[in-house]
Amino acid sequence: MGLPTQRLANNAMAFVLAGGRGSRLKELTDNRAKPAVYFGGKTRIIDFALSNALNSGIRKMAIATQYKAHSLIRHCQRGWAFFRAERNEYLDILPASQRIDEVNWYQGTADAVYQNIDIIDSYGVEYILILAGDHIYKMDYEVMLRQHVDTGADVTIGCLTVPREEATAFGVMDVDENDGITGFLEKPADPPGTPDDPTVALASMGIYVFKWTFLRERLREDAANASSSHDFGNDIIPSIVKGGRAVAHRFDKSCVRHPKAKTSYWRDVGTIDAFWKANLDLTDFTPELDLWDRNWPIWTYSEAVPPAKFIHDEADRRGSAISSMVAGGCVISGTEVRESLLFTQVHTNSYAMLEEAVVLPYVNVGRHARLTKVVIDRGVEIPEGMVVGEDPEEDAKFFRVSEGGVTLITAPMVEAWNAA
Ligand code: ADQ
Ligand code: ADP
Repeated sequence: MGLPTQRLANNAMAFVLAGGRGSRLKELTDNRAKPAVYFGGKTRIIDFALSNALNSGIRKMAIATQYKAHSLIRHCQRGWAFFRAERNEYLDILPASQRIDEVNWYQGTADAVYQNIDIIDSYGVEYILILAGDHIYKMDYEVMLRQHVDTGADVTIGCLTVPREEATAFGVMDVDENDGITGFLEKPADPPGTPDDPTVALASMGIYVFKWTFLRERLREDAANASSSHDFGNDIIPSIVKGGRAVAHRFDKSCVRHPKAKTSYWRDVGTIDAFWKANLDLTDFTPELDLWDRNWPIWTYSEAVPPAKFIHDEADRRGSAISSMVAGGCVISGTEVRESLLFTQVHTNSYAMLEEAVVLPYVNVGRHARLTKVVIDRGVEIPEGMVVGEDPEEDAKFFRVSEGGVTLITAPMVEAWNAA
């Protein structure tokens, strides 16, 4: 009998790329990077990648930040500061060198790793897992690390199937019968379908496993190449697919799902519509994303707040929330809340009505306000009597109405509404 197999996660680090703006989220990312955007009632988007790493047994992590990193850094310092060097655990936040010129920060995702080679060396791990910090999913990275070691690949790429017409936003690959990658196109205009189903394409999740010494060599070569954009999807991955051995790791095999769930859950909540929908999906009778799973908790910074409170107001109007999720610290006073998701410390007042609303922390909803199909940014004061979601033309004068008819409300927009 051999020795019990050691978890590869003990010998791996997670490098989380969290520098992107996520411009399709419009004003939601005016002051914060996409990974710092709130999701799910009390967590932020980056908590999913970090929790996956933690739950997979990884205890060395680095987070590369760039665009508007203040609230992201503050969140990670508050919520993820429990790693202890004396237990050989590390979590480093790596802002791009603080230069004024935005284009000369981390030049691309590969450059963000290259510029931190010394820090990664100091962790003394054999494997590195590169993660995007801006997706919502639950995945056991140990399974992917194990596949990487078993196949002896140069790089293992996390992938999932997506409808062919959506694949233009992804790196798309061709694979042989053993999931060896034979072709890779970054964001192709006309993505190739898979051999067994031409309506879907095999898309890269932007998640990669490498042996660290191998990646370090590739990064040094790439840094010396003046014609490179220093990006994983554009430069590093295509060159390995051409001259080395790249293998696809099927997300379906290692996603963490509810025993009753039929499909795997992965979302890029990159647009207002997708963000609104994925948040409200959590209020479904049986949501596809199970946040209640105690075996795969999503860790976060959590404020010390009292439980949510629902009160009858003095006119005996009931404060109620039906088919909704309401975070701690909320006070629902004489307001009817339906099919909505309320984050920490949202206060609502008498005669108000919220329906299909995603309300970020510290929002106050004034009396008689009626808000339908909205996303309300953190800290917004909704004035008394404001009505949104009943007349799209009127809404579009002050707020951002998405293609799907969701209205985004931010503080400057309310200021303009008040002034009119
Ligand atoms: P994109 O979706 O274009 O493609 P990209 O903009 O490279 O992703 O961002 C990937 C991650 O890196 C994000 O988490 C982002 O926040 C971060 N990031 C971006 N620029 C950064 C920088 N300069 N410094 C630090 N972090 C940065 C990639 C792959 C595709 C794949 C998709 C999956 O290139 O092949 O299909 O991800 O979403
Ligand atoms: P983000 O909106 O990304 O979380 P910050 O964490 O920087 O950005 O906070 C945004 C705003 O919320 C800031 O103006 C901050 O002052 C305010 N804020 C933070 N904590 C509280 C709190 N406990 N009560 C009220 N407002 C708060």
